[in-house]
Amino acid sequence: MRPKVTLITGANGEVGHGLIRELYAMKDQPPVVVLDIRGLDSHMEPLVDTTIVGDILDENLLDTLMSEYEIEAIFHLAALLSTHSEFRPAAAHRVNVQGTINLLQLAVEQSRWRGEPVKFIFPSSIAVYGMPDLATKAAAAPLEEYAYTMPTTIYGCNKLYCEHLGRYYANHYRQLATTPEESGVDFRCVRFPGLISALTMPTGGTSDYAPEMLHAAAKGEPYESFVRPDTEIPFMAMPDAMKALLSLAAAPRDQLSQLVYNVTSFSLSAEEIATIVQEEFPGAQIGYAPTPGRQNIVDSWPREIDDRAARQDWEWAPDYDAERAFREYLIPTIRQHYQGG
Ligand code: AKB
Repeated sequence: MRPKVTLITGANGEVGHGLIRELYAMKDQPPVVVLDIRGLDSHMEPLVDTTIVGDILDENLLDTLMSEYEIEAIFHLAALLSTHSEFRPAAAHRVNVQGTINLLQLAVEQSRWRGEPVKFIFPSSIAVYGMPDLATKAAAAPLEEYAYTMPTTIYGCNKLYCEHLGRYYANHYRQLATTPEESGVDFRCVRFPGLISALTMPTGGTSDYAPEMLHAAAKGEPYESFVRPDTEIPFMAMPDAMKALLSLAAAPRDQLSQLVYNVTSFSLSAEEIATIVQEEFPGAQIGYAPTPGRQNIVDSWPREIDDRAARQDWEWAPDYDAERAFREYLIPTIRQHYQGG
């Protein structure tokens, strides 16, 4: 018999680490198998059952997973983030899109063998939005899921297309077959704002100025923001991101009226973040040296997003507003992390 497991791809990223810790702390969870091209940091190893070092583009590897495990749920986190993706658009497409198709196909096969749906939890991003100009961004009400979805980055295009792929696999897979069958993919997607973790630094994102500012101050290093002080987008502290992923995964399917849900916590400008950081780390040196390319990307992301659908369908509510996120989670945990107290 193949053991029943939960699979996490891209497990060595900051969302992966957070999710592994949460699943480890929960009771009665199936064993966790993680897959990451870089392996898993050694301090995380004791928290998972099996680590596979490998590429989601390696179909032989996915076939092996097929034969060795009965996968009940897939958290498909593997992706190249927005800044990295801009430098390598074709690679971004391969990893972010082909990688996702490979995993969706794995979910279809798994579901056939199991005779039950496979949950497919997919993090998307505010990068799917594309505000045409700053005046529109400033005037816009919090954006619902389907407004202004005209991304300007390859990463945003990839994420938006993968949301559609999820919808296709969930609702329209093989619609022309003589006897159409359901794919068995129970696709569920949260659109995240910029995430900030006290324990890990993101790599290759464009919302990274917020965590970079904070981590630099905690380390006593100067920081130059690559966006203007007035730049504003939505953010979320990592514990709430975990809460969103796990609550959506646990929600009864019949309560979900859509497949893609915005989730958000608070919106702050770079200057507001710098002010909080300087209050907590007096003497922190934070300057601004906006780089036009990355500035344009963040300017194309909305100031606020509307997460009413998630609140209504699966009772989503963040635990951390800006005040709590910084004063009760980020600052104390970061102090502990870098300064030991
Ligand atoms: C990035 O900056 O690429 C990510 C995101 C907003 O999805 N943090």
